[in-house]
Amino acid sequence: MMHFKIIPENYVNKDAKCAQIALGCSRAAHQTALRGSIKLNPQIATLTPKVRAFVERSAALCEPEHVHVCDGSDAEASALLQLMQQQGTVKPLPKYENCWLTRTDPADVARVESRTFICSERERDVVPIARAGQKSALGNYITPADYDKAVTDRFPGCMRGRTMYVIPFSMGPVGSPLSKIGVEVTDSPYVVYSMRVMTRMGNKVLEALRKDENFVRCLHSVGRTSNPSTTGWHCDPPRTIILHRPTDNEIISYGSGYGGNSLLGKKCFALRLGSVLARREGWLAEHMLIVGITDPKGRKRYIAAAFPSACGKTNLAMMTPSLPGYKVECVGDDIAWMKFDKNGVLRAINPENGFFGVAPGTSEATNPIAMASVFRNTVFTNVAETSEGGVWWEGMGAAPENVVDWKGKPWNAAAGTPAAHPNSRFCTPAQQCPIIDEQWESAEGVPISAILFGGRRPQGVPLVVEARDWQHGVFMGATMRSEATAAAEHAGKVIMHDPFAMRPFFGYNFGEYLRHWLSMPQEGRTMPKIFHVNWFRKNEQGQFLWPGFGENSRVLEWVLRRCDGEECARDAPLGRVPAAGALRTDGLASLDLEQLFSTPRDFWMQEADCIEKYFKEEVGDDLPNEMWDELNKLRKNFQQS
Ligand code: GTP
Ligand code: SPV
Ligand code: MN
Repeated sequence: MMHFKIIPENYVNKDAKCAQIALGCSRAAHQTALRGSIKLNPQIATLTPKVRAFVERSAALCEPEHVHVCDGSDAEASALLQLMQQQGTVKPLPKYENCWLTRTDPADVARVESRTFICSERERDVVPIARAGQKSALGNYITPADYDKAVTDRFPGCMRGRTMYVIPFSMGPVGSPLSKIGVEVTDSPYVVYSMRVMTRMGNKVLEALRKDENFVRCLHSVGRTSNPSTTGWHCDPPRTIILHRPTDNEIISYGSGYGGNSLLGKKCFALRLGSVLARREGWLAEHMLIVGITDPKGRKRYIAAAFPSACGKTNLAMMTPSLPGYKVECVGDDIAWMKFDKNGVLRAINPENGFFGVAPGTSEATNPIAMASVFRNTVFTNVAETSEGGVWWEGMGAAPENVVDWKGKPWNAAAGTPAAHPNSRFCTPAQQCPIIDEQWESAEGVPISAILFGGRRPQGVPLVVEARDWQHGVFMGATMRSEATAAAEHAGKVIMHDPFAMRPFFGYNFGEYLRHWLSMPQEGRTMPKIFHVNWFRKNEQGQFLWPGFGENSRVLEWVLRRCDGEECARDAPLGRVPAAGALRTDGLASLDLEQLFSTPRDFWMQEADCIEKYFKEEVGDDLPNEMWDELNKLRKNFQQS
């Protein structure tokens, strides 16, 4: 394999001392001696002392052949693409402008939740007391000793013969008071290129670090594999591990090069560490899209919505409303950082700079805005390839002839295997979205009028319900459940608990997280209204009862009318639902509204039992009493209905 060198070779680090300092995380690694010298590019001298120390410690541990500090320039991006082509990691898609195809190792296709850990001195900092010493569905705890061991078992020498890239990045617009900075070191050019799309990265961040030295340390390696598969994709699936130490502002990831496992600004920083920072500093870091909606009277409101992975955030964030006169604009499609301002208004920023969106199901009919965004400057991963150098995936439209599947083999539709992996994705600059909101990079964030929770519920759960008050809304978030999707390693379509769509992303004890949410209403604050939605209810034949996508604007219209205080709701056992005729269904053929809104008592009594079991077994004494009060109310409402 060629080893294209992106950095000048004339810079040799002869500073023996730095080689003796190991990563802050691991005492044992202090013993790691540097074998040979590491070539550093001249930019290393311009790093602030803290960043430089982190880079040098990482290099001492991983022993790369070269170190390259990323400047974020176009020239650098081109060099990376050239290198990745030579290594066989990407190939051009000549049908489009600056688009690239990557095929991962078939064993490295999604987040690996079972190998994702949070470290703290006390287990209870991380998972609720009910699961002490056992496996928790609400996060995996790791002791400091095991954390150190996991690092020393994997990292020493793991970058030998490779380049270590240093990625200074900002989550949120550089300089915004709501933004935070990280530095990721990685041996994956694919990660560097993707981080350039997904975050603000390069010299401007190094500049910002000169004013404020604080940053989150992110160490990533795809691992030391002697035999990368024919795709040129390096990974080490049997030893993959994703570690977080919130008290130390540190993330360490080994063995996977894909998505949330390796783009450490996203789930690891913006949600797991972010949720810890948010609690400490009094704000919210959430798995939510942010969208602006302008009504026919020209009034614009923003809403945030938490749906689990692969449950419709990108689609709602880019929706083309079917209701005439409505306009939707996108602020973010995956993560929201929200804080009450001094006027008591909840304001949200999107800490990301791009979309890492699910490809399958994206089409002109379902998400024309995504289709208008992704065919320039995009890296597609694990989609199928057409003979004209384009891409294809299930749900895009009729399959062209001679499709090559995500594994690089001629696709045979009759064989029943998908052409694109169900978790195949596009990685696209947000700026390219034709409906990107003019406020999307606003430093103070956009004001949030409503928060939606939702999931894939084939049965029993109505299209939309409004919470009676904030506490009830927190209960709605806490009791969210959804069908498993391909975004992580879960098999089948089992209905899983996924509170706040954050189950895989909590950085601390879920009971404390609930307390934090419950503490939000305060003197002088205007609380957003909370709703629960379900676009995914099915009839007996297994067909969706609701058309979804652009038609979801009908639900948003009702939500906004409720935010205006309009009397268009009635009380129901689950909360407030649209009054008769209040949900606009004009122009929708054959809608079974009755089934769409029915809440069978048997179903809900079972659901209540299931929630009780979950609360007891997973949260126990850490559950705020308010949640038991709400569960009692739910049961009482159904007993009386
Ligand atoms: P992550 O990026 O994993 O967090 O996913 P996401 O929440 O952004 O989900 P996304 O919008 O990418 O949608 C995932 C899948 O759900 C796609 O295949 C969509 O086509 C499908 N989907 C989204 N919205 C709807 C809807 O309103 N109705 C139906 N039936 N499917 C939808
Ligand atoms: C999700 O799984 O919620 C995603 C994709 O947005 S990943 O970046 O892999 O986490
Ligand atoms: Mn997501």
